[in-house]
Amino acid sequence: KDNYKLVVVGGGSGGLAVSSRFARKLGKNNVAVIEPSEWHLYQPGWTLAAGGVKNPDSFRRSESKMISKGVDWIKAKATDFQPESNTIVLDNGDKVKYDYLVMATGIKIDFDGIKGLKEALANDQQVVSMYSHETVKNVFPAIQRFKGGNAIFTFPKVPIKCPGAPQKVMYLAEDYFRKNGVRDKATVTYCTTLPVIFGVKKYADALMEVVKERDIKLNTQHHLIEIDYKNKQAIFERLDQPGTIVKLNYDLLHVCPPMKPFDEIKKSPLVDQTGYVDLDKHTLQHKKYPNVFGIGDCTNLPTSKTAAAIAAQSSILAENLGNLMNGKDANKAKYDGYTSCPLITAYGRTILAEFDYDGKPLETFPINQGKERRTMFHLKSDFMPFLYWNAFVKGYWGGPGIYLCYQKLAKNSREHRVYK
Ligand code: FAD
Ligand code: UQ1
Repeated sequence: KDNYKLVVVGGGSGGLAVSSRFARKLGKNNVAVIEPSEWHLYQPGWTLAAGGVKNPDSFRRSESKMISKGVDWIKAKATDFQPESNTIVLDNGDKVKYDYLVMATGIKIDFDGIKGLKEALANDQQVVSMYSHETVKNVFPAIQRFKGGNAIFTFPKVPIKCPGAPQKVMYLAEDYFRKNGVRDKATVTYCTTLPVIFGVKKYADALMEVVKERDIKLNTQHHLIEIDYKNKQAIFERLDQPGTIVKLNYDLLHVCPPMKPFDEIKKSPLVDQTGYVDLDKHTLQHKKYPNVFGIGDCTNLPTSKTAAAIAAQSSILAENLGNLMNGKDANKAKYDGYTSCPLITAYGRTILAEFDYDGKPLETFPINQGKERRTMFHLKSDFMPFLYWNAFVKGYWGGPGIYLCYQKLAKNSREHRVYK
């Protein structure tokens, strides 16, 4: 079949949520997902795997089992986008045509983006990164082997997905050192390119308390540019002092690589000058091609790139694209930028950050989520994977807003519940 009512590019979090929803609306063989990978990865599980809380294999499932019945899986990579003629060219030379297109290709984790990173990951057991199914397995053993010295955790230049993740793995490691008698022999340092620990003040204030209490060193404006594993050195450029280089010796180095749009997407006519799919930030419709929408990490929506954001986007997108397919306006539902980041601060403790485009907290629960809580740790480690596999990928989870059927009511009610 070479023309589909709806083509979704990418079978990750966003692609599955959208294709499952529309398979229900449009029926069999009208929706196709283009996805080259054999595997679907539940990436929010990687922090738990890095901390030794869960087995990383439980976060990888066969893509063939994930794509909904009624959706055609086109197992190929989309290499060329021709939106003027509603055509996508695949890496096998085939062409696929669509009436409507949803872009959900995610963001590329760029292991080549830091000099010496790949060599260090391959040759030095003290350099680790949770950012792939293959490398996440090495993180917890390295934390267990660490017997003191400098443990360094890095955060690259933005944009990245889940901006809390690079510090969650640090807090778990620090807690592990504490519980296993090595903490007093260790210096734990967080090196971030940002001027602050987190972008939203309420949660940044809470995290600064954690950092102080746990004696973690915070190096802001530090940009990791090179790893010299033979001399066990991490080399940073100071973003606030151009030309200043800082060399830190490490005994454990956890690296969050930089991220960027995939080349095929970046060179397509669908993106803005930064290489991300160019959408109206409220309706999720493409700014130039009205039959194109986008969701998740591949888009230029100015909010934190998370699965939680995708859940909220998926219900907005389904309503607006559904209306467009029925000849109605595509601007009824409006996305407020809702995103969430469960900030694990220790084994059994989590701050649940939730906020909108303006960085204003939009909390779901009627308690102060800026406090470290055990309930929120279980929400992240047990409930979220369950929700993801059983509802999210099947297109039944539209974010916490759905419990209050009116978007407006939901917004007001959540605002009332924010404890400053
Ligand atoms: P992905 O899920 O990455 O999927 C993109 C898909 O597109 C891939 O399958 C890829 O193969 C495919 N693709 C790429 N290019 C092409 C092409 N040319 N043709 C066809 N297919 C293509 N989010 C939370 O909400 N809570 C958390 O606690 C959380 N923790 C995280 C921790 C870590 C360590 C990481 C890495 C992420 C975390 N996230 C979290 C973020 C969340 O995982 C992502 O935001 C989400 O998975 C993005 O979904 P997506 O569909 O945009 O992209
Ligand atoms: C969420 O919806 C989601 O996607 C399924 C996540 O990714 C795994 C999350 O981490 C969070 C926190 C949410 C938001 C859900 C609630 C109940 C606050």
